[in-house]
Amino acid sequence: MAIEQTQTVWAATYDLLRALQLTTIFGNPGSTEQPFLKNFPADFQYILGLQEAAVVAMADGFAQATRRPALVNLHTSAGTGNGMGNIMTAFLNKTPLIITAGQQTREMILCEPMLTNRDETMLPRPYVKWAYQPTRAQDVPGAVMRAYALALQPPAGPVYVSIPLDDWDKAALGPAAVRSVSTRFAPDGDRLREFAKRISASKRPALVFGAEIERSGGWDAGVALAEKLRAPVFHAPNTERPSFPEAHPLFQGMLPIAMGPLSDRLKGFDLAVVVGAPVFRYYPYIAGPVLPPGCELLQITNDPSDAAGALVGDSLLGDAKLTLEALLELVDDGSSRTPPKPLNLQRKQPESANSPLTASEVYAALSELRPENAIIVQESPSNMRDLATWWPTVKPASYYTFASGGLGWDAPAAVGVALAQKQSGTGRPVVAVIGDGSLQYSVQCLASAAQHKLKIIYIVPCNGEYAILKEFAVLENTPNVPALDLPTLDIVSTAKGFGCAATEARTRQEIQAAFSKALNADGPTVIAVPISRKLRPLI
Ligand SMILES: Cc1ncc(C[n+]2csc(CCOP(=O)(O)OP(=O)(O)O)c2C)c(N)n1
Ligand SMILES: [Mg+2]
Repeated sequence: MAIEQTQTVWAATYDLLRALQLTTIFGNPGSTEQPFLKNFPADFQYILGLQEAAVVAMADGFAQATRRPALVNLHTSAGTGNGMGNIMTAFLNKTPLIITAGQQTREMILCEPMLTNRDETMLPRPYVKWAYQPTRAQDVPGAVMRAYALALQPPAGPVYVSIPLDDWDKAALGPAAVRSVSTRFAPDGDRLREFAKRISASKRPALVFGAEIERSGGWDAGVALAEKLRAPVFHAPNTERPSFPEAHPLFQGMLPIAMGPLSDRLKGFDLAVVVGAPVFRYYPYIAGPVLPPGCELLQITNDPSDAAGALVGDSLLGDAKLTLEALLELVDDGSSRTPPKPLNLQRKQPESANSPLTASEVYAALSELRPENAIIVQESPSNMRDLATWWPTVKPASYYTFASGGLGWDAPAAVGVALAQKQSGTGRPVVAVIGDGSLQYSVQCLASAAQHKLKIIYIVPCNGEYAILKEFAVLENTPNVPALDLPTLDIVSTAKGFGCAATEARTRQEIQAAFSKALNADGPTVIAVPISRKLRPLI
């Protein structure tokens, strides 16, 4: 068949990407990628990031917001290295990213010319599900198909395919096989019934909801189960996606992020049912048992590694939505249980405003203008609790943050989330709340936001310091750590330099005026808000 014989690896791969609807490519080009990018097809869109950390996180945000895998193209070893922190984060976020990277020509790899990606499959490990360089040029499309299939299946995650630059013009074997794979699996029936029995028998169960619920589309099923059981619901510690409405009367806040306080918080419960989260994602070490005496634990997850890694309890493998829906049918009605007292959040403001404002005052001012359809992206370590107090998440797909704590993810992820809104025409604005320190790690994303005129409002609480690390220093008793102050940052100039509208806002009125203007702007705005430097306890 003449057509098949003359089709190149390049053409076969683009046809495959088209068939898989991977037509938005996030990247930063180099000479090892140009043979792939040449004659860039008109039905594809290339989203340029000026540094690969930004590229990877933009793709991650886009994949999460579209609930589809995303395609990334990195520049050989150096680009992979720059992207590595956010590849790690994508792995923990369980985001399906198909990462391709250029590689030197096969003709020369042996003598390691410039741009060689040495031990190319080792570099991204252990934070990819698969790393591969095809042994023959003809295997490139098949490797991309395999990468896609693996990235998508639970637990989803990034995969990495290194492609030598001379592969693209070689003759393909023919059109690539286009395959589909499943993205969820149902739990084992017997074990599910056993779990349902134990939940029904519990006098005082606590539900602990993690990001897999939101990702699986299980938000409503989670609410229905909690209401049927009349059980309090906690966010899993350090969860990256709220999976339960934070204004619901059964909502009890996020579990503490350290062992001792977490087990204290569960005192009095005889069963913790953790759905869609690790057991548990701690941050500082504060000694204590994993669970209080008398409390058992059940875990439901689609991730065998999280199931194996749980410190206590029994696990059931299954998709969060499918499992919650099945449990809803099987558990006994819990209307005899006493519902918990609703959270009593402190939403008081001082009689006269502080100067500079506290973060709490800033979020209070913003919340008055909160568009009902806004999406929050958050990387503001020392004041994220204030944000949650004033701007509770009440709907799915409305809040994103990272699962890793590796700074430099959220500012670019906001670009991907906003691009997804633009492509699908939702009109939803993205409000990215990013600390003045955090913004610096992949600040180049601001250029991508400006270039694509994305509806993002960056709120940058400026304390001129790494406040959370100062709070950590108190907790850990590590005085006199150097380098926790950031005295020279000029966020407004930085933002303008990348092409964004930018302004400083110091008072309630200035904040509200700037925010209103930004909501109506045709492109991103960065609002730098000086905030008080008063430290608070970390836990
Ligand atoms: C890539 C990376 N480098 C360093 C750190 C350590 N770190 C954790 S929080 C933090 C400070 C964040 O500062 P900022 O964004 O200004 O927030 P604030 O604590 O002031 O609210 C740092 C440096 C990290 N988490 N990730
Ligand atoms: Mg700061």
